[in-house]
Amino acid sequence: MGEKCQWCSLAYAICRIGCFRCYQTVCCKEPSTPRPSYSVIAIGLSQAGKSMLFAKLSGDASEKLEPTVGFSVKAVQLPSAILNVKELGGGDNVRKYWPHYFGGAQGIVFVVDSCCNDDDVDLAAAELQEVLSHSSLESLPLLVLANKQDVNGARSADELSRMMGLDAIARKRNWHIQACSKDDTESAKQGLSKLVSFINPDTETSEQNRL
Ligand SMILES: Nc1nc2c(ncn2[C@@H]2O[C@H](COP(=O)(O)OP(=O)(O)O)[C@@H](O)[C@H]2O)c(=O)[nH]1
Ligand SMILES: [Mg+2]
Repeated sequence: MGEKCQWCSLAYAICRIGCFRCYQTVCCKEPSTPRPSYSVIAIGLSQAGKSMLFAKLSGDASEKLEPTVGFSVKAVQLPSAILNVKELGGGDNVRKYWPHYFGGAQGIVFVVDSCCNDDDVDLAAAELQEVLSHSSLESLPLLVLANKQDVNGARSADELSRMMGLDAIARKRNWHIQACSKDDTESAKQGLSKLVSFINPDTETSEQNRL
């Protein structure tokens, strides 16, 4: 009888330890280590969808969209980093001022409207080429977002890449093109995570595991 009781007590103790461990795992998670933050610029022709995309990515989707005057900064939370995205207005009269805002950038996001006309694709490619030749952006990694994929007839990322000649324009730097839309922010986040892995290669493995 005494031996039986001993076994009961042992089983009870094991149960209690198990329950305590579960409670610890579920309720008392270790505070997560702080994520590094990086600064990137987001550019592209006017109407490419930059403000909409970054408003959604940063959780400010309720914000009324106004044409971006000067620049606007949004924080985008990614699994292993926080991206401080400085969006620069893309109008014809303001693109010449872009270089004033390049300082401190660690990466470049270039947003393209995937369903604009061929002339605008050419113009976007020319602007991108010009930007990439700027000394303060030399060798910084590049993410091209092929936005507005929800629109009928939108070009695929591969097609845009070919049309813009990205292989040639972005040679000698890490780059990636990602299809996305305002309603497919997960894809945009995957692209941004790829950019983070270019900025800090140490995050590459963890980012890839999470995607
Ligand atoms: N269909 C569609 N429209 C979009 C998308 N992203 C933005 N827009 C629209 O495109 C227009 C320009 O967007 P905006 O974010 O202001 O472009 P920005 O000038 O690059 O900042 C607005 O009317 C948006 O509602 C998208 O992914 N799909
Ligand atoms: Mg804007």
